[in-house]
Amino acid sequence: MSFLEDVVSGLSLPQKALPPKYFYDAQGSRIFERICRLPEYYLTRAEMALTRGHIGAIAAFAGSGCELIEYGSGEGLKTRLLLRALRPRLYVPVDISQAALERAAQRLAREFPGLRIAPVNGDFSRPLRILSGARRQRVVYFPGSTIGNLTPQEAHAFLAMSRAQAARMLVGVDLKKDANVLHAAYNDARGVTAAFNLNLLARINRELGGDFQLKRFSHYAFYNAPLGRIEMHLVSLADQEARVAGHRFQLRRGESIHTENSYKYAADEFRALAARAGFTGKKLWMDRRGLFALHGLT
Ligand code: SAH
Ligand code: AVI
Repeated sequence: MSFLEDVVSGLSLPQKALPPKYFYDAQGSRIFERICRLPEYYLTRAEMALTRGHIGAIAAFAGSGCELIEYGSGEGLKTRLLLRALRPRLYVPVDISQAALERAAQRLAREFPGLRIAPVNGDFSRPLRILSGARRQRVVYFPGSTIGNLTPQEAHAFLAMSRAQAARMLVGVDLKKDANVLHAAYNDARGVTAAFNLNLLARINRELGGDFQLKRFSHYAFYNAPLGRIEMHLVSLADQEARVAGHRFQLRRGESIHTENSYKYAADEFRALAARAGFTGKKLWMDRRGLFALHGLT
């Protein structure tokens, strides 16, 4: 489905919704990079520290000289640590954001002369066609808890696809924790997460000729404890109509557009999800505060 088709079908649902993969145009990727540096957004720092602290064991698990495929590679902050320790024979960053992918690939090429980089601009929910070489040498790396942005069914399909491609997988997963900590991480004081959320409507205006008035929407994020996920919404501040490429959408005051889920998994919950896709949880690295987990699956 195209961006327009996804927007039209999502805004036609009883609970309006937009797929989170569309957050990441050039502007959205830049805003996400600012989120990663916010004091409230503990995820990036926790995963960086975890990776740095266990890099020897992580590299031993992945195996030096492997082919490293990274999904949702973005800026590639943690990737540097891995590349330095692993020295893979090939690095395949996959990202839907062309701008982020190109920037990161250029920077990595400068920092790691001699590293073979084969960037793929595409959607990771579809199988990759470019792979050569043996499955047993490949490692799929999926950091950042991006797996939390998939529904459990989508996560299952993604894990099963990865298992068909690679013998080992390293997945960064945000852990369940105090709802106040989660709430702060998705409602930062500077409003960067709000800008990230609103950029989705700005992108629809830019690329699809939409007429959303951004001032008439507000960012809303909360922890849905029964479902174990942060939900992000854009709430309409008035009764209003928005048009996108000739389609009209009515929004009542207080009605929301659901823009993202961010599932949080306890270590055993994630292992069970991975097991249903045929993976065995071989390694688990967690920080002492129980913020974040890195799973080594075979
Ligand atoms: N791995 C980085 C970035 C995480 S942000 C980190 O840990 O900080 C999520 C990344 O996944 C973004 O770069 C976004 O562009 C990419 N992404 C989101 N949905 C995607 C999809 N369906 N296919 C490919 N890339 C996707
Ligand atoms: C990329 N992903 C794991 C982020 C998350 O935490 O779910 C996206 C994000 N949304 C709001 N802040 C960050």
